Amino acid sequence: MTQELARLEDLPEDYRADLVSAGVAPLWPMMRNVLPHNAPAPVTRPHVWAYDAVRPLLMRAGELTPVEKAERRVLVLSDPGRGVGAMQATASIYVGLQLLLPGETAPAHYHTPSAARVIVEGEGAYTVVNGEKLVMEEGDLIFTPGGMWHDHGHEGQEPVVWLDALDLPVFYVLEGSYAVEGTLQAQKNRPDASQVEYLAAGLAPARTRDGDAPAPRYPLMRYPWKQVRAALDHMAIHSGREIAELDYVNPETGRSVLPTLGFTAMLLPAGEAVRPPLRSISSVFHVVEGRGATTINGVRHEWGPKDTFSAPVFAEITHEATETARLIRIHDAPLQEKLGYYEERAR
Ligand code: GTQ
Repeated sequence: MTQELARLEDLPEDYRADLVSAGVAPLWPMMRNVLPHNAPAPVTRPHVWAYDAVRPLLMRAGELTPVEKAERRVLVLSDPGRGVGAMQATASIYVGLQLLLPGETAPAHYHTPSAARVIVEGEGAYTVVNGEKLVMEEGDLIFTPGGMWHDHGHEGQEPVVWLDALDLPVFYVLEGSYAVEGTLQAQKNRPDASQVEYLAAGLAPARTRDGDAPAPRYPLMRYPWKQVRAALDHMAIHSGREIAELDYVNPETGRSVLPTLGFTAMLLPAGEAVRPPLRSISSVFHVVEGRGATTINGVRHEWGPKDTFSAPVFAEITHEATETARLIRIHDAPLQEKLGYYEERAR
């Protein structure tokens, strides 16, 4: 039953003025705004950020703004639903394209929000996270959990670009966002944990109670694309599912790496329409390889390699790859699960 509720204009003006003076507001004119019926009413609008359109602007930023004057040279992908300058792509997900030029360093800091990066182009750059040097290769996913020191450097010859994903919008809402600055970290002289302790799925380093420290909260910070790609391709061949999807998880717990944001690698076979259920999460898709189109709430969006696109909560999504496509989907299922809220609906 949908009951028409009284409007603000139905109240006498003097009473409305008294409400304002007293610092209170009537709920009922706003009831359907704060609690819309049956499903949320997202302000987020789906959008494709074509890499070809953003790349020249990023390179220009490289000429206009030295890294010392930027700290992080990033163009943020702004949700058109929130207007010009929006520092987020969806309600919970911030994404930006960051440029580092050969020889540059981005200074060390840590912050309350967590970050992850997908390497988009170039080689020779690295991130140091709590002293561990994480080499960046195209398609790699590198995590910088909240509170961990990180700085970026570049020993290569060509510009390096990566996509940052942060749970910044969640921290704004909490009024919890801040950063602490420091000096470049000393780097441990050894390959990262993806090359030493966690080389194969299902295997974790054995530990003794006395001799070894317990597993760290964030044991694995770099997920090389070479390994993810091979796993996706095998799964696509052998699983019999229309879409092969692999979640990036903490190898010690099997849970999402970050507390809020989830990351899922997907393989879309060419020529097949893939229709996931409606989900309560918002998503940002980054195309590592391949081409296709995604219809989101009835509007078709074409995409190609290195493009990034977004979908709001409960979106009706149909993917159709024209060439085998491998994507990384960034979403907020871990946060929603923690809130006891995550939902899926059949379509
Ligand atoms: O590289 O540390 O896109 O601190 C936004 C904030 C990247 C980073 C962003 C950051 C970083």
